[in-house]
Amino acid sequence: MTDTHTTAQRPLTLIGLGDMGTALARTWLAAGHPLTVWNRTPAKAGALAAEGASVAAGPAAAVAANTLVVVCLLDDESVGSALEGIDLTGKDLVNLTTGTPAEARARAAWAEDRGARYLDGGIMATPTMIGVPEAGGYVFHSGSRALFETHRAVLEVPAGSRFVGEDPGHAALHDVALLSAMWGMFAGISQAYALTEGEVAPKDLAPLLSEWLGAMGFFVGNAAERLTSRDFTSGVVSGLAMQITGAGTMLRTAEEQGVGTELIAPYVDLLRRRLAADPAAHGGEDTTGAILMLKR
Ligand code: FVH
Repeated sequence: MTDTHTTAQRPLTLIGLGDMGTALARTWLAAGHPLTVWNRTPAKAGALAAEGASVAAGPAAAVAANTLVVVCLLDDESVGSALEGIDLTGKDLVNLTTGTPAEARARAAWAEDRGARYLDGGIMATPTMIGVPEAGGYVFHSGSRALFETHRAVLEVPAGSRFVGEDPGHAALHDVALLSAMWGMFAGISQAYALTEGEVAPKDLAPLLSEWLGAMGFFVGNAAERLTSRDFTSGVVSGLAMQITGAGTMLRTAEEQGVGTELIAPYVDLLRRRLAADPAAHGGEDTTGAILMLKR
């Protein structure tokens, strides 16, 4: 059968109508894509049906409805459970569920064994950023570049995309790397608010924190250069020996303020281990060298 749809009208199926799936669905419907949806809890499809989505009776019917099948479920286990025993022959499966790189690679092999082509995705956006280009959200994709290009226009309706290679695990790797940095930042911000709670109004600390975190953003590019060159000492003005003394002050201040140190102590411990491994060699380094201590 000839596909008479233009790119703007290409039909697709979406499995999973949680907060993220629902946000994705609304953008495809608004852009005029015929959309078939399925969700384990049927009630979540009600509003979308009123907006024009076709609601499939089950996951097999949802998969059968279209060649392009997008999945956005809680975790990799729920993907396996929702698609268990379903014929994927000839389907293009795009999995936007957050998972580990190994889970993505295994899911790609699993899909290919069942006759599907597979693309993995990692969403770098909250549901409120979906369909709002100026919010800056995007989706990492990895797997077959040809498959990505085939569906790129449809996949970019909810948010921009960044293709990060043919290894299906690399979208997840990039996703989790960025999320890990975000969690570290959240931990630091939590510590700052805990230290100052009751003495400095949060609204007064907030602009100072934002400004300081922005200024420290230089570390991202600086660390990349040092990791590449393996030069951890040239031009260092905040050496590890000095930093560790400063870290002691940070920990003592937490004690004085009656605040736990569990969020920051592990990082201080990592820096101390780097210094202890060879004080003469590492005392003048910046903190980048400690990244090597994390590798198992
Ligand atoms: N929400 C966010 O801020 C983040 C932003 C970045 C990307 N994540 C990832 O997106 C995936 C989906 O997240 P979500 O926000 O839609 O999550 P929920 O609202 O909790 O919805 C979960 C959906 O998964 C369905 N589900 C769970 N287990 C099963 C299962 N065993 N079989 C079939 N479906 C299952 C659940 O169904 P129901 O509870 O409504 O019946 C929802 O549709 C996720 O990977 C995030 O990490 C979101």
